[in-house]
Amino acid sequence: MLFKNPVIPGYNPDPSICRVGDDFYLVNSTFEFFPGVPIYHSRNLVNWELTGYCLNRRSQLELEGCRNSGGIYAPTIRHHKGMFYMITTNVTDKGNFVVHTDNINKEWSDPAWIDQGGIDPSLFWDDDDCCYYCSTGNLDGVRGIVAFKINPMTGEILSDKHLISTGCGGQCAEGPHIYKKDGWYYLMIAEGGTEYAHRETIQRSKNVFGPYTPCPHNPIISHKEYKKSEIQATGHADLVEDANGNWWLVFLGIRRFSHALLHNLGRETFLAPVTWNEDGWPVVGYNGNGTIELVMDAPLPGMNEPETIANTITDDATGRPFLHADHSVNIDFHRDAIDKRLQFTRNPDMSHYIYDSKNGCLTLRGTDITLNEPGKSPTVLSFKQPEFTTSLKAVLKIKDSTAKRFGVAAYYNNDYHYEIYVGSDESGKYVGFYKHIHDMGAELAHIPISKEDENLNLLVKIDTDREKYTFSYALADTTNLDAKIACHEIGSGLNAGLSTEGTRTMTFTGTLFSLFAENGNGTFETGVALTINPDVDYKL
Ligand code: 6LW
Repeated sequence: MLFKNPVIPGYNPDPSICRVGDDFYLVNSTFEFFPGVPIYHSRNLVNWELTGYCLNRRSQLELEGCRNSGGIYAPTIRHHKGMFYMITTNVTDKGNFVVHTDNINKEWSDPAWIDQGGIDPSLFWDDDDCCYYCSTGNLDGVRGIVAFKINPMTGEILSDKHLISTGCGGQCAEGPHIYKKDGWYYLMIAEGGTEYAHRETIQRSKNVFGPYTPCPHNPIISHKEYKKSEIQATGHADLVEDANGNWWLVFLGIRRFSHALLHNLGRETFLAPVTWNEDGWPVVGYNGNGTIELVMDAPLPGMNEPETIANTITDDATGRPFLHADHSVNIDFHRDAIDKRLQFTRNPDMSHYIYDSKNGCLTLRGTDITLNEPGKSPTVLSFKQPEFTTSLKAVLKIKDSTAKRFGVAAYYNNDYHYEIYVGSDESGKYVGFYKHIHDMGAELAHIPISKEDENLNLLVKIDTDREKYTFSYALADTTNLDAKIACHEIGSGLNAGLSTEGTRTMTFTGTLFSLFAENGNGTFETGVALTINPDVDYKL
């Protein structure tokens, strides 16, 4: 069956996956955003649904003062004897911790903190039910992968610490996972750093604490030499076997929006089939050299699932069956609970978010914390931009708004954002457009709204492609997101201004679409609609 990568597009980095029966669960890192660690569910590895978060209470996730891309680094999700475990690192709090639940759709426990530094913790259960921890670490001055026995419920360390690997030649050995297959312990790690030198290697031993022997064809996945590919920086992977005995690799990658080494969608979750060769080593994909493609053909699981059948179409180019995934976003404020895809920046004050499903509107109570403010929690709700070529629509209620600014932003973090908004100053209300890049920010459009037009709503549109974000608006007496109303362009901003490579501090996130309010209240009507448009031609 054909499928298209990335399978979880947009800023969804550091994927980890486990399987329980025919159900797959996948988690990602979330850094300064709250709730933390999304749980995606699938039965075919291509259609993924966000079902909730592991960390949805402040007692689990303290992000006070968290720097951009601080907070929650790479997680691991595992299931053992009826219990789910998620282990990760809060670099802004006390480091590595593990939470557990016996029902993945209910609350998870409070953190059990682990007395081990480093990042990228993982858990492995041996055949005797002993649980082992591994992560990056520094033992006697040597950096590498540290492992020891652990009580996964309490975080108690139950053995000496062992330095089990310093990598297979690349710098920054990280993202470790241990697996057991055919009597071998396999240690899979990311090397080269999460940028363009990123790669995944694997080693094996007859003893969980090593010594480990590297795979002869390491790296098992790397686009370091595959310069012509849109996909780059592949690494930070996790392995899973499906119920049919086929193996799969999920891993992070980036998609360049042009020939330049720049990406604005963040590090995304990719999928590739894995086969084991006659020597017992994993081979990723079918290119024979550890590279993968945007469209792949593989024996996906769950072929008889209703969702698979409903989403299977015929690929025009090959006539072969193609498993389609819809990544459009339709947030409806009439639903009885706020859409799970909306995340806060750091810990929110929930009194600033008034959700009225009866009338289908969301009122944001802005404070003096603006989008430009570092390390704080502005009144903002964001969802991830999933593709390059999209169209977003939202409806803002001008009447009764008191905010100095409220509107919709293409938002990377407080240093990088473009926004269209209803502004209010001593001369009255107006439609504004503002861009902020590094330490430069300016309002580039200020279009007065007449007293009479204040009774209308502001329909805003953001159209994106591989080059820029184009902002437009219309004043209209409608709350209908699909209203066919001509909009006027008010400004645009380049993807390059919202790219990870361009941020002034090292960051690991991606561009979001954000509803915000500052210094007063602003109300959004109906919801937010994001459609995915056919991708513009892309020639390297
Ligand atoms: C992740 C680690 C990494 O925990 O970046 O560069 C961290 N490597 O594997 C954040 O994604």
